[in-house]
Amino acid sequence: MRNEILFDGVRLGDLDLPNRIVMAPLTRNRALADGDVPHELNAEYYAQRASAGLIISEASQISPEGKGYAWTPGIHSDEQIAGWRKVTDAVHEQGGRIFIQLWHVGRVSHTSLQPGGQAPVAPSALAAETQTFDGKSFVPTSTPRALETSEMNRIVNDYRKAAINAKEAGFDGIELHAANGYLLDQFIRDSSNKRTDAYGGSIENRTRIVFEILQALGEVWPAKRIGIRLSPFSHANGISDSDPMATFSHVIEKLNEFGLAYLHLVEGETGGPRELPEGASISILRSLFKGNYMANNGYDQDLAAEAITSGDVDVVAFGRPFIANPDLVERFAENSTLNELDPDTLYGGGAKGYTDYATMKAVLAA
Ligand code: 8OZ
Repeated sequence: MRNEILFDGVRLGDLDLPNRIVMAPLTRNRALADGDVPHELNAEYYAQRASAGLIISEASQISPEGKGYAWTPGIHSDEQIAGWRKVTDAVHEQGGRIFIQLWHVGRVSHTSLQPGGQAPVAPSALAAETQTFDGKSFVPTSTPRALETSEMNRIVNDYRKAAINAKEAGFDGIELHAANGYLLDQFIRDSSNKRTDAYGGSIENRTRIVFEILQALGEVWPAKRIGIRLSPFSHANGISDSDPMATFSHVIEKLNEFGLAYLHLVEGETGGPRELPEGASISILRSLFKGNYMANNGYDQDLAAEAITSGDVDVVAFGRPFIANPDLVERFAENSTLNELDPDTLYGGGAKGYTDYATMKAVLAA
């Protein structure tokens, strides 16, 4: 029996989604190497997945400095805007909806990926204990330099410009990436933020940048077309916090002032176990938010249906299942088996493991 509730239409912000199955943001490193530009192959990939209730694009750097990996797309140049336009047109032609995820990696980068070979920027000059991919191999991330207080306005403006570009590129909305140990998460957490200015110290100070950015984004897009992703209990990219419940309770309560389309949480370790440490609770954090909630991390069809039935979850973002199943929505609807994901083709490369996963229809016709 299929899980009917997944196919109940839902209003997210001011968008009507035909189902509650969202395609999660997924880094695939397949932009054109020259200029980090999205192209036809990416348009084909997203269009294949347009039956999702909503697609969240892969994380896309808001500025050259915001880049942390080879071949990830940007949303800061005219060529990138034109490339993304191909993607949004292709998705819309198939009847879909797509938000772009706005990304600044902060310290999760390498000098070889930075403009002029400079050090990456971060709240504090502390290296992330993680690796990145520089186009040839995995390398330890470079020690960043701490952003000057006087640079914070520029960072906010880079997000603002990216939001304007996203509009020009034809997206239906934007998701602010504040998860997984990247720049905004580095500000939020006390292990990576040792600042003594207005952007460090207290929880209020550490989270200030997030709200300044949301304010700027809200001057470009209606709040109902803006979502935010957080990963309160994740340690992705070497991130940690001494009291994530207190930190993220503050963030989420304050988000209520913005009237956003949704709150999107990575529940547990990013791409890993859903189990939480003692004292941690996703349901408490969720209950603090007075708007729509997008759940993510390790969901299958049944777990998603159960979560939505409970009333706490409005939509569920699926990552890996959407990589291997362009027609995930149809497969869920028919309760059909799913394709296996090929881990060797996740990051980088061409059509193989990207646009060549078979639909159920193609399999039945063969
Ligand atoms: C996998 C590989 C590189 C980046 C994230 C943007 O974790 C990412 C990412 C995932 O949010």
